[in-house]
Amino acid sequence: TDQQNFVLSIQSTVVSGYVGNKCAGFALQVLGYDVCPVNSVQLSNHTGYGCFKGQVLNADDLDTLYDGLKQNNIHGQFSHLLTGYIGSKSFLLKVGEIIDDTKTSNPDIVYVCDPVMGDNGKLYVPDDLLPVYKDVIVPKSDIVTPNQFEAELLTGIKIQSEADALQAMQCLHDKGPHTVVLSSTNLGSEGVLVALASSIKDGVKQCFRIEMPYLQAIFVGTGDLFASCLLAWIHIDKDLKTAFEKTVSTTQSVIKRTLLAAKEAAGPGKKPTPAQMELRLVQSLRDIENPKITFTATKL
Ligand code: PLP
Ligand code: PXL
Repeated sequence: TDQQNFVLSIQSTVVSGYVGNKCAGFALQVLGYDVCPVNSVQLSNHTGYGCFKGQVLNADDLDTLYDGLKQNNIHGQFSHLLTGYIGSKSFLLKVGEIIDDTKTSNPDIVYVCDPVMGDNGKLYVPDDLLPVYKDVIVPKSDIVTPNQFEAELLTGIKIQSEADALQAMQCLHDKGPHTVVLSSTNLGSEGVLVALASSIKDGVKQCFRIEMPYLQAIFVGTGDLFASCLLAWIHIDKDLKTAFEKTVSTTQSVIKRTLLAAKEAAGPGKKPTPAQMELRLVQSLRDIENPKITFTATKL
């Protein structure tokens, strides 16, 4: 019998701190998943520090690892595939081949794509990744979790209102994914961030909105945590509203704990360093495992 909680997670890793697989791996394991991490890069720390060092996995390296899994018949066992930050076009195209191959072996596999390209109008991957996400990867996705900027890039729709956002989400549905979640948008009033979720199942569409406070601080890894929790809760609850609420509630409890601890570490009146702002993920184990719904979704 095949396992229903077996995830192939292709993302970055860091020696110190929590982004990519360090983030998603912990959350998914806490939620009962066996996680198979492929580390697309291994860096000393995330790129928001003054300096970082490390290695990049290339498309051939990825192919080699996947081939090893395939020779042992592990490739057909995955219930889920999750991808996050990917830094080169050749690697992303290889990921596309892997998606196809895992789907051939297991047509029921769920592919969750976080199309990481940038934030707040700034691209932080090479611009030749955009057409690959748009035309190759998103059409193979079951669930996509872009932020506002990434949704704009993928659809060509400038999102300045909730109506624009819903149009962009429909445009993403039209490409393939049955579930689209915008992890953060600036569509709220001053000091409020808005997340939006939409699913189409058996021709029935459901859309939800959650408002959350905008905290005046830079968190890194929240998007990775968001996508991994969403993967798990959609699968466990089989209900988008509940999964969306648990995902946002988890993310918010982690960033709240992180900000409190970072301020404490920095001292009064001092701005926390990137190291002090690392997500307090381990300290949030119980919030990840059993989230209290502190943010409820409104049906649109
Ligand atoms: N930043 C904050 C403060 C958030 O609350 C969230 C999601 O809950 C995110 C970022 C995730 O969005 P992004 O994909 O832009 O990192
Ligand atoms: O969470 C995004 C992310 C993922 N991977 C690496 C990063 C970052 C953000 O800085 O540096 C390596």
